[in-house]
Amino acid sequence: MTSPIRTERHDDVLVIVSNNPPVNALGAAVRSGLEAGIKEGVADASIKAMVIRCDGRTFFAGADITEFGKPMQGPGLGTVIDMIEASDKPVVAAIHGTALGGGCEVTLGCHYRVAVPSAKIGTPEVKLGLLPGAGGTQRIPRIAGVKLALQMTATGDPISAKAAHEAGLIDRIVGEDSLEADAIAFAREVADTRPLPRASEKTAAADPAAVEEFKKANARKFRGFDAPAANIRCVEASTTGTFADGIAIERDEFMKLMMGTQSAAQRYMFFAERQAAKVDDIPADTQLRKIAKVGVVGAGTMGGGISMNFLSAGIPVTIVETAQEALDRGVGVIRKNYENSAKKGRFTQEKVEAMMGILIPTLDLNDLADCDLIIEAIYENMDVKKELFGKLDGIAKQGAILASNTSYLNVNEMADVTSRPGDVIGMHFFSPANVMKLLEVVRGAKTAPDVLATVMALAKPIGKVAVVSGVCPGFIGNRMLSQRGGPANTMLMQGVPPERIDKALTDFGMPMGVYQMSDLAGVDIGWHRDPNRIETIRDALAAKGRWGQKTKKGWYDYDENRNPSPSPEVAEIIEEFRSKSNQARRDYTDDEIIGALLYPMVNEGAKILDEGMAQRASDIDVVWIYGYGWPVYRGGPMFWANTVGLDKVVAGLEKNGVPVAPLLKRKAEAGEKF
Ligand code: T1G
Repeated sequence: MTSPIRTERHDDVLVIVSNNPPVNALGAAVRSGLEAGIKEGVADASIKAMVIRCDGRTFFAGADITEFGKPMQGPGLGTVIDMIEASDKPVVAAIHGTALGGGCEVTLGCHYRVAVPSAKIGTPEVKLGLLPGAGGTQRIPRIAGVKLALQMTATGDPISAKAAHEAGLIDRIVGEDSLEADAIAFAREVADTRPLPRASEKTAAADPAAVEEFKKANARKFRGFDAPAANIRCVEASTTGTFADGIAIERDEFMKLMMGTQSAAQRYMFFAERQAAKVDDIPADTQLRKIAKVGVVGAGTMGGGISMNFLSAGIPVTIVETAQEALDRGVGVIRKNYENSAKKGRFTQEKVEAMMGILIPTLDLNDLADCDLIIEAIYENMDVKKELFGKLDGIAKQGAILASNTSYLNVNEMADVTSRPGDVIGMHFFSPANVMKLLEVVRGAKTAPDVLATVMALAKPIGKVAVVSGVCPGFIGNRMLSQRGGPANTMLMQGVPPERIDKALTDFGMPMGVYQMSDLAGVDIGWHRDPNRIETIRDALAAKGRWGQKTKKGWYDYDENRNPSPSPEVAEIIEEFRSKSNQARRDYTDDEIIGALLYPMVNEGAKILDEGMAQRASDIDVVWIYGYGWPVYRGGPMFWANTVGLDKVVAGLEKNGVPVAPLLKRKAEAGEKF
């Protein structure tokens, strides 16, 4: 097996090259090859300096995550990096693409770093529930200070070559198309410079104020996660002891995270997200349809948000409404959203104008005739949608994809009113559509393979994470979400206050609870609107105009800043229902509340799997992470159920009288996992 590492001599400079597609992950063979390359350069008297670079699209993008949890082969990355740094000849890192994680740490072990302008460097380990375990938490603060080290390691966001250069992490920005030549020239420039700059020999100044400010600024974002605090502890350790002391602390903190369930969950989700993009029964090389122009029918909240996804990706959108006033309002909201993003520095004003410039508003459906993909985001009513699909069938060009943004209606029925059911698909965006990353791609019974493959491939360029769903009410996410309502209401009737139910969920890590979510969406959504017909607690609230945040009162009372507080009126209404029912009071622990709410969702997930409505359990987890804010450190409902133990889930369901899905029962009895 040839090594992914080769060495090339350029007179007195030895270039060590990695060729390990797709991202030059630092697997065992790469680490061994690097070690051999450095030894060769050090031993050869005619070599005065060395360059490390990578073939393909990026410099090393980190340790090989697929090796985690398996016995380590070859030299440890830290050992290789220490060897690079100990070299008595200068070693220059030549960076392009994204030097991430262990890749960034390799550059820090080098004496110098050069990068092309488009390069990025970062330590995203925290997003895997880890920390830079090969010296990154000790070398970054010694080169660039505590503040930047905290930001890079604990948030995991990469920084540009320019920012890294300004911070001293990169010594020179070189030509975009002349990286190797410029790196060799740089290596010659520094070949005789002594002492060699070694990060481990520098000291990092303590900056307790920066640490406190950083912790405060990120408290909400880091809530529930173990890894950010571990990264902060390691960076702080870089300022209080020797390099060796810091490395020992880094190693200890790294191992604790690696052994924990949070990192297992976050590494699982890294691969689950990428797996979701693959459709098992469609060849990866399926010819895709070209999507150069998109049509959106409906300029409401969803239509506007959907349009923004394509405009931001530079894809022109023709947006259709039935009345000028609604069209103007919709276009105005799109512009306002972009202007707000520009104010936050996300877009330049030029970019805003460019995006608005490829938005074509119209009242005429016929203007969609040249669109390659048409997405309807109109009123959630089957008759209205079928009428529209009938019209689109007569307007759209041959080969155009016709998509519905429906959140639960039957896409097959829409397809069947057209002469081209193979071109019809569901694209269920989550509100706000320009923000939420999840896209449920609903595969109709007759959806053509290339149509599905085209829409799946479109997700990434428009910033979405796509998951394939079959046609069933609520598809994957909402179908599971609907299983929470019953148990929540039962607990209300057993005397558990709404705020207690919600707090159990937010303490679990969900962004909001059942009743907070109802207040946000609107208590009146789906209400029959007859104030005299009061059959449920919800009816009673709606009848009193308690419609949620929009009326400053719903399940909670809200102050002018929309901060919720428990409502005495709601407590009274619940007590009134309770006194009329024969429901006995029941005390619940937080764990029992969580089980009562989430086990039925897992149970529904098992049915979704069994019916083939989702390809994999991990797809279901991707839906919940990206569509509903499930805490990624718990991996998603199906991963979480595995950590709870499926036998415990079954027992909990049976205790609450919930019929157990056959697949869940089978797996629990067989001691298997999803
Ligand atoms: N290890 C193994 N496989 C990886 C990988 C990695 N580090 N990174 C990507 N892949 C696979 C990925 O699964 C996919 O496979 C293919 O490469 C293309 O990836 C000791 C402990 C680099 C920005 O966290 O962020 O270093 O689906 O689809 O959109 O301190 O990949 O084709 O079979 O994402 O162009 C730290 C993770 C590791 C970076 C490219 N590094 N990777 O994005 O392609 S821990 C990371 C990414 C570590 C040290 C610590 C992205 C990318 P397949 P892709 P992309």
